[in-house]
Amino acid sequence: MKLESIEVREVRMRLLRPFETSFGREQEKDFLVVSVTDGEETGWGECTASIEPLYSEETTRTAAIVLKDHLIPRLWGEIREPADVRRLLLPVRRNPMAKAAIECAVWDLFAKRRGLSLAKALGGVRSKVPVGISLGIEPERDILLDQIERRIGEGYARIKVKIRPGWDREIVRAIRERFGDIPLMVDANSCYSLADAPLLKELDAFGLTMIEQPLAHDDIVDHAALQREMTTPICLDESIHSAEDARKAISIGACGVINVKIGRLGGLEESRLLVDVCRRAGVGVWCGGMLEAGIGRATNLAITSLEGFTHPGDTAATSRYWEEDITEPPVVLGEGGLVDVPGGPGIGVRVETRRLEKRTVAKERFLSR
Ligand code: OSB
Ligand code: MG
Repeated sequence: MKLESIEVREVRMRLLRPFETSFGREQEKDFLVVSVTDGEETGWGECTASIEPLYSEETTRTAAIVLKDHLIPRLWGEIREPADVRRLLLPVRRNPMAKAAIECAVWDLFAKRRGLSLAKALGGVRSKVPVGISLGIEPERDILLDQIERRIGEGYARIKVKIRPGWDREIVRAIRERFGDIPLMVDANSCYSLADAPLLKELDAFGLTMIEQPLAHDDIVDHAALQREMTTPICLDESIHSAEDARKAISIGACGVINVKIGRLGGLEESRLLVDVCRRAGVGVWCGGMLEAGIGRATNLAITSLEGFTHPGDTAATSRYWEEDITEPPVVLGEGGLVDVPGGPGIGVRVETRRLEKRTVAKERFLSR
């Protein structure tokens, strides 16, 4: 397969509710959508970089530059399979979200050309996957508790709440008091240090399924020290950028779980490799989210269909994020907190071009020479 043209567009959308984590508050989303064509079909990929470099160092603008100057020029030759894209982009250091956006687009195109769903093309085995919901920090405790009540009512398979100093132990205590034994986890997004170990150890009493990324975004050593002192499994998010990172973190006992974010890992191929590493080591795996629109969330559901996934993901229903998405049909939460993995060709959702155009603020097209 040879690519004929590649389009990179910047798309602006607004979340229904602001989402607050320990690193900031987000409601406006300004992100890249990459499409690739071989002249027959179009493949789509969504970039998970955001406006500000707060979750990781990438931004929508750095991703656009890296795609244009360094990634796209490497992809005009023959691509025999999507794994070639990972190999071709490997010499470019870091910039995983930029890489993932275009690699996912090639995977979608590849799957469509073969008449397979992306899930099947990746080797997925599940047609439905369990999902939970990630709830941000709220101005008041009761607002969060009401959110939890509403989301449990909707049927999510587990609740994840964001924590930060001052919004942690007492919040978890209040959730346990009001909702009892629900499947519950917390995500600190790197806001604590080993000096907070006594507080973090107090969380062990609440029976959380895991605590996500309590310590620094670039650390595994302190996480290993903390894990030795805590019974709650640590889940690494920010610290893991490759299957090799996962192997090293696991080898020093830094975590019991790792989440897959296709963007943070640089693509679907790297994500598959990481799932294999975790499965062999008996380490839990689930699919995280970056508040994606419909293209990114369809891709997340496809990877979640792999056998190695052990815990509910963060790919919540469309109605949790958007008034109107850029794809159809929406992700709908079904019985038992399960959602359908799209079964149609490729990502299995239709890109609504009129809606996409309406939200596109810039676009650039690149042609093979
Ligand atoms: O750490 O998992 C995270 C959103 C933006 C940045 C980081 C994270 C998140 C989420 C939201 O938790 C998950 C989702 O609903 O997409
Ligand atoms: Mg996280």
